[in-house]
Amino acid sequence: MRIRKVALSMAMAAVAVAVAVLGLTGSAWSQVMVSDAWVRGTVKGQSATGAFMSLKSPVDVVLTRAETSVAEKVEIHEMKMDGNVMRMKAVPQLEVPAGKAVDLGPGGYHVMLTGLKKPLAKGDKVALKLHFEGRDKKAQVVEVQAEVRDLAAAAAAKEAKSAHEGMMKH
Ligand SMILES: [Cu+2]
Repeated sequence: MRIRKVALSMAMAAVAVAVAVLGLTGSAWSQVMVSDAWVRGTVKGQSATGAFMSLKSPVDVVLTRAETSVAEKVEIHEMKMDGNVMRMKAVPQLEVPAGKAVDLGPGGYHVMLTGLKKPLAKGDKVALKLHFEGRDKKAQVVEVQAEVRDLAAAAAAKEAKSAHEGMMKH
């Protein structure tokens, strides 16, 4: 009788472990991948800058907001040509469709950091907390350490991008 009871609880423990493993696999599966996160470096007196990265998710999610301790305000911005003028505006959220890489880069979407508390120098790390929400309304927070790159690097990337876009038109 006693042996049977032990065997039964062991079987139940095994089931519990299996469920836990499945649970872990489930969350790892729906995890948003954030790669190549970087922030444009600033000069003294500059109070705003942009954070850029590539987002990829196995399921449809939206980036709803971001947080960082280095800035007072963090917004999701979109940059668009308005006639001949490049303008940016805040958007309430950014869609990340399943399996599709969404790139935030100079000249496009970016995470805008305003009210910077100190200048950001090349090589510094900026911790960013990105809040995502799935179709099931399930929230997911991804923390990344974005590397600060200098202004010239950003300009070079932007030039390379517009040169590339110019080439695409032909
Ligand atoms: Cu902006």
